[in-house]
Amino acid sequence: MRRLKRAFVRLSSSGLVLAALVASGCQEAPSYAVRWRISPRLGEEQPQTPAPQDEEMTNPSVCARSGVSQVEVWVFDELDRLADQFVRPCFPERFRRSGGAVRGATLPPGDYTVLVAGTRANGRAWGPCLGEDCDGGSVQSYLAAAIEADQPLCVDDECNVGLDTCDCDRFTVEADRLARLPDFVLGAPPDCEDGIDGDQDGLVDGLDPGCQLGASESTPVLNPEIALSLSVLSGNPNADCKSLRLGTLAIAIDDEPLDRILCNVGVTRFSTPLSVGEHQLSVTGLDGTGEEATVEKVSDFIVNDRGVIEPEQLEVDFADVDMLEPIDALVNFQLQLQVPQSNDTTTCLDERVGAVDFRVRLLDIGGEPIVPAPQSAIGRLDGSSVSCSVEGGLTLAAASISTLDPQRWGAYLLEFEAFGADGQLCWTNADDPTPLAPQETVGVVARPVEQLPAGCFSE
Ligand SMILES: [Ca+2]
Ligand SMILES: [Ca+2]
Repeated sequence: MRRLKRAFVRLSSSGLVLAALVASGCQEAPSYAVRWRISPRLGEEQPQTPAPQDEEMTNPSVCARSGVSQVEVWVFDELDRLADQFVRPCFPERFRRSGGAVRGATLPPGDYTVLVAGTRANGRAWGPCLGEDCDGGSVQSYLAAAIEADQPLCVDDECNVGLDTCDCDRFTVEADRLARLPDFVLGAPPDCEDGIDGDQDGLVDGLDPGCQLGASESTPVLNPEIALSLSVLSGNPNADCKSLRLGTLAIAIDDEPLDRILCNVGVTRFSTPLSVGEHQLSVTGLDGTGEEATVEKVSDFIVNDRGVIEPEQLEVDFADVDMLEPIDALVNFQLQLQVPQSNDTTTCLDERVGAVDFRVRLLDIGGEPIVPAPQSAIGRLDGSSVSCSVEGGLTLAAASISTLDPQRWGAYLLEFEAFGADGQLCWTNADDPTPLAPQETVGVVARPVEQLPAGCFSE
């Protein structure tokens, strides 16, 4: 804060010096003369040969078309003290004459830096927010901030003070000589802040959807369909939003929130107005009370000029590590045997089933056994031998078998095998163990082995 004050004092006290100089120097020849022009806006299609009034700005229409109303000239000496300053209309009458220039004050010999900056009619310049002021401060406020930060004001003949419509140069004053400086070229103000209906659709700047959704009034705005492909627990086919206790999804595009949508595994489609170009979708899972339950997942995409998004589907997965709270839930499953030569399933209670020895083993996502294996209603899930009927009247054919204690998810796979009386393998899913899901009872189906041994199954 002290530095800021000092910078203003420096600006204002040198302003006093300036007044003295101008008063005593009115008889003397001016030390320098400047002329400026407004450059065409970047990225716009330009005619091959610019009109003569654009080339050298000999006509006020250039100012009217660009939205620049006034131009301020600021001159600093080698110690960044203000040496001269004045404001002119964007198009001074002298500019009608080719090469005509605006003259500055008489300055003591030495080296100087001159900045030329365009402003709106109200004196506000174009540039990034200054602190909390985002309406464009005065040129002086940008200069004071740069001086406060000890920034050089002009680097490689480019303004280094944050102003958009600005050009600068260094020059040397010699006694009794007029330095006619090379023309200054001011970049056109941003087209969404120039007060002009650039694409002539009747909507100016922030009222134009091109500015609301893109970077320019002329940005095409389309209504693309977005296909969000949601999966959970690293694409676990047996898990859904309920498994993670997710009710809805908070959706935003480029940080602008859209309506919430129901959380459903699979593809959800919705449309929203978007500009052609790059965007980012962000998705956060919410629990039943609307509280955030997951981290935010993001997916980049492009809207092409046909209004189609690329990639075609935006894939989002909520894995266990994306949950704000770890998932602790019982492991639930139902054990089934696929009937040979059929798509039907049955259970160990079926009289046709000759298998007598059943083994159930809980694995991690890499297929390694969980150690120690959790205890369940049918015994430890460690692959030890179990018969169809278990003590206490329980059977392996129960509609839902669960662990006795909640487990921390991750991902769990269940391996289920059935052996005949002679120890021969009859049914197995060991080559593709079934992924389980929290809050779900997942059917785990063991398939008959090829060339089913006699005794496994009798019609
Ligand atoms: Ca505009
Ligand atoms: Ca417009």
